[in-house]
Amino acid sequence: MLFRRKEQNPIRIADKKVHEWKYTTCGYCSTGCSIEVGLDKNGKAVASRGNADADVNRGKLCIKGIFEHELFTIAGRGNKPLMRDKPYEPWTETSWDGALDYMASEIKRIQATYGRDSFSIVSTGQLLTEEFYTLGKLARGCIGTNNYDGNTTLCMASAVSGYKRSFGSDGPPGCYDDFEHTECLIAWGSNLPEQHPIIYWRLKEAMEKRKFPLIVVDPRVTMLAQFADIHLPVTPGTDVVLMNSLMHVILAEGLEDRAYIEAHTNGIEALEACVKDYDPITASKLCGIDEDTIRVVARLYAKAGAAMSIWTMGINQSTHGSDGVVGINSLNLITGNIGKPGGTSLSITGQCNAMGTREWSSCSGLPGYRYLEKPEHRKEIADFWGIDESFFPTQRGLAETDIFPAIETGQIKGLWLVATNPMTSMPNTARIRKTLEKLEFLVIQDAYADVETTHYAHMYLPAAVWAEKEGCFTNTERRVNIVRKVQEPVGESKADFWIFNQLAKRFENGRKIHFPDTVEGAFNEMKQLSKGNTRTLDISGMTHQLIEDSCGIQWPFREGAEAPFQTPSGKNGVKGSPRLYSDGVFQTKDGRANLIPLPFINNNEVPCEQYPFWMNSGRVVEHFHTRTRTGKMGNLNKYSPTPYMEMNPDAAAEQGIQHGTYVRLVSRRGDAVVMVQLTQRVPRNMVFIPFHFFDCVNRVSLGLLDPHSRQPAFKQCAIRIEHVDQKLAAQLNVERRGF
Ligand SMILES: Nc1nc2c(c(=O)[nH]1)N[C@H]1C(S)=C(S)[C@@H](COP(=O)(O)OP(=O)(O)OC[C@H]3O[C@@H](n4cnc5c(=O)[nH]c(N)nc54)[C@H](O)[C@@H]3O)O[C@H]1N2
Ligand SMILES: Nc1nc2c(c(=O)[nH]1)N[C@H]1C(S)=C(S)[C@@H](COP(=O)(O)OP(=O)(O)OC[C@H]3O[C@@H](n4cnc5c(=O)[nH]c(N)nc54)[C@H](O)[C@@H]3O)O[C@H]1N2
Ligand code: SF4
Ligand SMILES: [Mo]
Repeated sequence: MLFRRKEQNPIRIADKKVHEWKYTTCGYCSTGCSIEVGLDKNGKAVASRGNADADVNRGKLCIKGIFEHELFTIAGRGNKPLMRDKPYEPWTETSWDGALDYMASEIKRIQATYGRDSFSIVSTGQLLTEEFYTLGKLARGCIGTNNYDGNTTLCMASAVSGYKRSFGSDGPPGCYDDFEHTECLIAWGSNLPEQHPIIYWRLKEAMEKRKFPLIVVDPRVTMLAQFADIHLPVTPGTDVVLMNSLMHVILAEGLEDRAYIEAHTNGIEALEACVKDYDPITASKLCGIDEDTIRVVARLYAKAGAAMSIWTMGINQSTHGSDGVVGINSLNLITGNIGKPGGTSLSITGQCNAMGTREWSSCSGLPGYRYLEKPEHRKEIADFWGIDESFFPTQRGLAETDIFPAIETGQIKGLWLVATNPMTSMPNTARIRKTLEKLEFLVIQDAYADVETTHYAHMYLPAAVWAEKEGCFTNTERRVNIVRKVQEPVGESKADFWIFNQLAKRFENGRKIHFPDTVEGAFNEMKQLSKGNTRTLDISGMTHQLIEDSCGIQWPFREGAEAPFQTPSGKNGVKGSPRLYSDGVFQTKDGRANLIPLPFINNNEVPCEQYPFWMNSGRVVEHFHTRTRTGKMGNLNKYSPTPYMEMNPDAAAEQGIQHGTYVRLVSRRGDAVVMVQLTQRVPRNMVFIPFHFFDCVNRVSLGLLDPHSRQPAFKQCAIRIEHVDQKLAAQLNVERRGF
């Protein structure tokens, strides 16, 4: 007989007294979930819920999205602009006019004394697209420094570089709907369940409807690896060897798509010659995956009707990051898996608007994927903005990871950081600290005044955050969605858009160039610049209202395009373009994609007798980056309030290390104290550390740079582990936790 409990209490969710729900888009990761923020009668944000109309998340949110309404009022928000003569001295509050006047005069003084490029700007992947476009106008068109970049160099630079090398342009060709059609999926260095929980949910739904093989390449047994059919625990930094070997098997066994290769690619001979050297026996010695498994995976992938690859930081953050992306693209090209449902090469983007900055910020070029190196692009933008084209440099300046060394050597004297916190997020932070101390003028523009990097600043500008302002984000699948303002900025903080506009007025070209007062005005300029038959990045058919009604539109969506549909709740929306390159025509001179040989040289710092462990780093689901937000929200921080590392129990037993105790990590750069969590997720010779904590993993990391993308190899370096005094370590931990 079935036993039933009679008096089971239903789960009760506290009534938050929501008076009105407002549409917006999540500001953490690039999944791009549509959120509704609940406001009470006084207009206070009291709840968040997923929007059921949105194709991306279909009513779901992850743990960060669910508590996102709390971030407006958490500790540490900036209130007034602050100034001081020297770092470490007490701050003086000032007016916006006073701060911006002084900032403009310092920029001009530094540029007049040391040259235009001696003032540098590093931004982010977390502003609104219209803000990025405006910052680009200010940096390229008014201030005129070529040393202007973003934290996306730490994040997506390798994907951008790899897409450009293979396809002639940036822009992920696939979409989440590809999960519904694929017959085989490889995930390279991507921990979807923790880092992109809603994309993971879409993948899981697709697999529940129709089973297909899931192959995970990751040196750790991540949650995704636990769910995989095949887990390939690759030797850190050697994915390119594995890719070469998969292509070796495919070409040697005649499993390639010859017709596609002949019709749509260049370079097959050189690729074939290169991968000849990577037979599975040779490759297995380098990449740590046995020869039979390499053959099995190669056959599964090539024989599938449609096969796709996704990847994230396990590929991008490597000295072979750009090559890894090219290798994935080549694997897909030779099997005819680009631009077709379920057949694609889809980078999983990091920050909420890392795509928007790539498209419109002018960091690595000019707006709308234009290049500084192309005279016709320089002319087009100079004419549109109404300035002399000779004002633009003729090639891209330094990337973020080259800007810091240029400060160290005295070429750069002033720095403006917008929404990034390098004292926690850059490799080898001891060096970053010394570097920041050399600056004559450092401005931090951040929503929170307590970010670690402000210790070294001369000026702090309080920015409005997320849904205190309005504008667009583009997500991983090229979907432009809209952040609607749900409440006023706290204190005297101002939208980044407003700050850029006001600063522009203080420069000569800022009076020549039109800076629209509204974000919609900026969006209209971007629309005009995106028009053109051959442009993939075309948003000319979009409006802010249409974007909201559709819960996001995927570019290209051209003026006059029609793809009407009804959302589940009956709104009239439009659908953009789910895929790129479906016609097999690429953004190269002759329209063919490039197959590029990737000979492998191992230049990583590898474990040795003195430093016997690999140090791997990444993320956990409850925290976002440097914890300026999630570290202060009780419902998130309670899950991991302490800097910790995953360590294999056998390795710990050998070293006499207990679960839950503190240890000291030592590398050739520095040291850090963390708490030990014993787990079989990591192999015996590796530790994994979430990078979210200040004064932790990046005191130790090396961050060798990828030659193409300049992205640091955060995931590979060598360390040793030492015992520490437990009481002292606990004390240090309490102090370090700060918030
Ligand atoms: N909760 C949460 N979500 C986030 C973020 C966050 O901070 N918190 N940040 C967002 C951002 S900006 C980004 S960039 C993404 C990052 O998203 P992911 O890249 O998925 O996250 P990571 O944990 O950095 O790294 C992923 C995996 O790479 C593996 N890896 C390490 N070395 C190698 C290697 O040599 N080869 C391979 N194949 N794999 C390797 C690691 O073991 C790790 O499991 O997450 C986004 N989403
Ligand atoms: N060891 C190791 N290091 C890593 C990584 C790793 O895997 N391992 N991952 C790297 C990657 S992929 C990334 S993306 C970087 C991230 O590194 P950071 O960019 O330094 O990280 P965040 O904490 O996201 O910094 C964003 C800042 O912007 C502020 N902010 C948020 N919204 C706004 C806004 O609207 N306006 C303004 N003005 N400010 C705002 C936040 O408060 C925060 O201080 O870290 C990198 N560092
Ligand atoms: S999956 Fe990403 S976009 Fe969606 S709610 Fe979570 S953090 Fe936000
Ligand atoms: Mo990132």
